[in-house]
Amino acid sequence: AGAALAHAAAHPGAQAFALIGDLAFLHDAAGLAIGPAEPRPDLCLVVANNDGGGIFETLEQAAFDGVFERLFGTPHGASVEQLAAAFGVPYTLVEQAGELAKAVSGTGLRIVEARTDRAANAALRGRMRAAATQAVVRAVSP
Ligand SMILES: Cc1ncc(C[n+]2csc(CCOP(=O)(O)OP(=O)(O)O)c2C)c(N)n1
Ligand SMILES: [Mg+2]
Repeated sequence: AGAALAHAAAHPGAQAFALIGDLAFLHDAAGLAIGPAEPRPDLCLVVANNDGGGIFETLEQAAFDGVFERLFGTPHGASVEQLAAAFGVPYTLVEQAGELAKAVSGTGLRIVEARTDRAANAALRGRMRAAATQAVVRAVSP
């Protein structure tokens, strides 16, 4: 929010967007409480909600199912929509990629949520890594 305010002060009329994970968003959710005398940022918060820490699915310990989920996955089940409502912030849920551009348009402080799946994302990353490795091997092998 501070960066968005500074950005707007330096570049009047410019827009600000932030892409943030659900855990990071929950950690700083109290930042949505803005006093009546305080400036409100013109900021669109896009929350990629995979109900926990997706980045940790790419680490070795992801192989330890039960303990991994408790210690690293840390699913919380919190509702981004209800948090937005609690702070009176406009909220949009994006269900198709094609809806994103319209959802992030507009002005003022607002929240756009996209729900994703940690396991599916880790599997996709794995397939992309394998494809990249194959391409490099093909390029360098005689
Ligand atoms: C200020 C700070 N605190 C803690 C961390 C450690 N950390 C790295 S990723 C992460 C959680 C990421 O989860 P989320 O925000 O849901 O994003 P995802 O990986 O699911 O996309 C944490 C706590 C950090 N990098 N920086
Ligand atoms: Mg997450």
